[in-house]
Amino acid sequence: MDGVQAFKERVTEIAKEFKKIPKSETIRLVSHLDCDGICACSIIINALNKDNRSYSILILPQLKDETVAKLAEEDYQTFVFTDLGSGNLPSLNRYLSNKKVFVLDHHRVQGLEADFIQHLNPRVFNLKENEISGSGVAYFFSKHLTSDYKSMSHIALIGAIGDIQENNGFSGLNCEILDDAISEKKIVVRTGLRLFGVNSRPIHKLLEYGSDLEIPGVTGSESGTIQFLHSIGINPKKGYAWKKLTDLSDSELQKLVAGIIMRRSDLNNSEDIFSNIYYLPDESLSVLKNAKEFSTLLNSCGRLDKASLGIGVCLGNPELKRRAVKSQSNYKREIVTAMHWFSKNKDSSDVIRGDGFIIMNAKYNVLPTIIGTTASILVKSGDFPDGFLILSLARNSDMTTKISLRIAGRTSNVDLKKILSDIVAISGGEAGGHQYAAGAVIDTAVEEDFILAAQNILKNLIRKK
Ligand SMILES: [Mn+2]
Repeated sequence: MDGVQAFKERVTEIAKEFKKIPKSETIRLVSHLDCDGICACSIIINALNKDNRSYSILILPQLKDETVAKLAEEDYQTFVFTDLGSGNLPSLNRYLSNKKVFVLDHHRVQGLEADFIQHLNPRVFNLKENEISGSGVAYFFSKHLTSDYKSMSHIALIGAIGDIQENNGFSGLNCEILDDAISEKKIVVRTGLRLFGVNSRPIHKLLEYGSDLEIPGVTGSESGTIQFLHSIGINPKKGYAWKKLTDLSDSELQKLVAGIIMRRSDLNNSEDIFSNIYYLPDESLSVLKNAKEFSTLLNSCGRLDKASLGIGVCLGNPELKRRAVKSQSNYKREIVTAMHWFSKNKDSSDVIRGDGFIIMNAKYNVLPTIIGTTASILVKSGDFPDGFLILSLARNSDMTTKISLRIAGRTSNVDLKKILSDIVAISGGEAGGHQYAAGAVIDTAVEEDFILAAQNILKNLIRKK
């Protein structure tokens, strides 16, 4: 039997177990804070609503042992974990063995499955990592609870997009969901420039913050963007207002495409500037008409600790949609604040400049949830040579400090996760991430030790090159 078939049979089995739960029971629904987790949770909520069940929701940035221990003390008999849980099988085994536990996840499986855990994870069936996300897993499960599951098909794909599973199209089980979304007219697929914020933002902002489409000298630089537009004969303004992509004439659009390709000519895949656009015809707010922007909005809801707003958006509540869009502008403002902090403090003692690297300690001046995004925008600004490293720190409110490490360009073969692991091995703390983007959390008390260790390790690293 192939993996897809085996996965689907497992879904049927688990749903059958779920249906045994009396409808009088309140279900504890625990999900992940990111876009995919918010979408997964919303899909289950829709299914539980239609199935006349009551539930109580908990959204978490990550599932820790202590949290599982606390959950065990709650009165709930049934727990449904979405987009998390597979990495916590040992603690689920330890604390929840007298409860009914459903895990609908796609993350790496750690520990052994146990009989009392209804575990659904595509990795168990050797499906590929980008074939289905947490919300896709929830979607397949929801099919068994309600006949109205297809009304959430676009949400399952927005979750997958949030987890970067869309790359010039979907694959595997995500394609099945896309077929549902297209036949339900929830999604229309078009082709367009690989830029995000296509519908809602002025062109110059689109290009400046277009982390999806790197344009040397333009990405991350407002003046660079305006100069670029003038140099290719496009006036970024229409009267007093800034032009949006939809304001451009066909010939201007051609100029823009040509100009972007020229600027990108030194990059690998320089002509890879088009991508699929997943258009959501039912949405009335422009930000929500594009699935990619929708997913960005959900991510920023999570990062601003407003996951419930995101859930409201997925479930189609017009008032919550309006509020979520407003809170996203707060998120953008936070990023702008962070960039301003950096340019104002470039020469202060909070920004240490080394040969080939910068260490910036924003302390409480930048939100810890956006310090990584800030570093990413900086390394893409074109102000730093390939291989340049930016290590950024910002404080959480619980006496810990969030750290992220980013690199300019992708030509160098350094492993950022390894570097951060080496540093926290000296200072204390925990590191994670991957080769090109890594993060860590340390106690704020050891910030100085961390920065000292980082300086030594980064210096040696640059010297070795
Ligand atoms: Mn996920």
